[in-house]
Amino acid sequence: GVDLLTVGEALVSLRSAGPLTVGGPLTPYLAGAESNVSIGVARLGHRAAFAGRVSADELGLFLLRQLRAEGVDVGHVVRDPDRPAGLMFLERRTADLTRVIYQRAGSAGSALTVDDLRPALAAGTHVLHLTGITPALSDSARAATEWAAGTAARSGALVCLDVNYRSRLWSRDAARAVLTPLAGHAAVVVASHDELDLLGDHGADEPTVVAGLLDRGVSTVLVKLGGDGARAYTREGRVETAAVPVTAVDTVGAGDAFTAGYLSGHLDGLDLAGRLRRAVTLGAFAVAGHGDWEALPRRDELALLDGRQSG
Ligand code: KDG
Repeated sequence: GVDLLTVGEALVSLRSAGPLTVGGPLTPYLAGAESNVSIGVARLGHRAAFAGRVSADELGLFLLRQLRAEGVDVGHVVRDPDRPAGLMFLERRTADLTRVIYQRAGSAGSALTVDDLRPALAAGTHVLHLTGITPALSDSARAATEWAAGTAARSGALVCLDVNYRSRLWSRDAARAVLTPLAGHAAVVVASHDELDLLGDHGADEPTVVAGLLDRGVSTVLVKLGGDGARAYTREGRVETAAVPVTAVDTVGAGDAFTAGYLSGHLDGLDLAGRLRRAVTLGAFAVAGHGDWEALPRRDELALLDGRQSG
């Protein structure tokens, strides 16, 4: 078994240095919220695995090579000879504005099925990480996500659902109809403030959504506030953490880093304040460097930012 298993679509992200309409070089990178989390956790020395489907061509090999190079176990990834890699064009429109174009409909990753995930779940994991992206990709990927959540929860794993609402994949109403029941299988739910009402009634406020999740058996609800830090709710009450102050150069991947830090803290047996502290520390590394995951720390680098105080 592993410490953390994550399931989803790894993408080839083609990054531009400027506006896409004028062309220029595009550079391929590994992207995907779930693979970002697996790398964040692996860099801190935990055993992390990624499961999903990739294309059987060079682009799929590129994704696997990047994950392996980061120490992520890809032994249960399925290679699909019939479908292409999912692509994401990440356009740097201005210094602080990026935009995304997806070409992932019909991709290998979106064809994920329950059967694809059986071996990875059977091998066992302490933590299962899922996002609200995977169930938006196809009916079979939604079924696979729901199956994985239920199976892992029954086997005693800690299930973490990180909402990651993507408006280019589905409407808020469609997302709410799937994510609200899915969250009931999770022990840890992570959302940004503006994603909370996808986990309860339309328009519900933060206290109402949180109370509903805790009533349904979720033990920890994490609300990400970007540069303002984060709040955690449990049945014992609420804990808040400030962000670690850094100069932000690229916010893509910060939420994934936050989740990786939190789950690493869980694996290390830290208390809630310590888990939150590691979460905001990894978020700070992500925003202070370029790329989705490239700037994430090894364990011996955590202390570089850990002592910083805000304010
Ligand atoms: O989470 C940061 C990006 O890697 C992520 O947005 C890409 O998984 C991705 C998606 O589906 O948008």
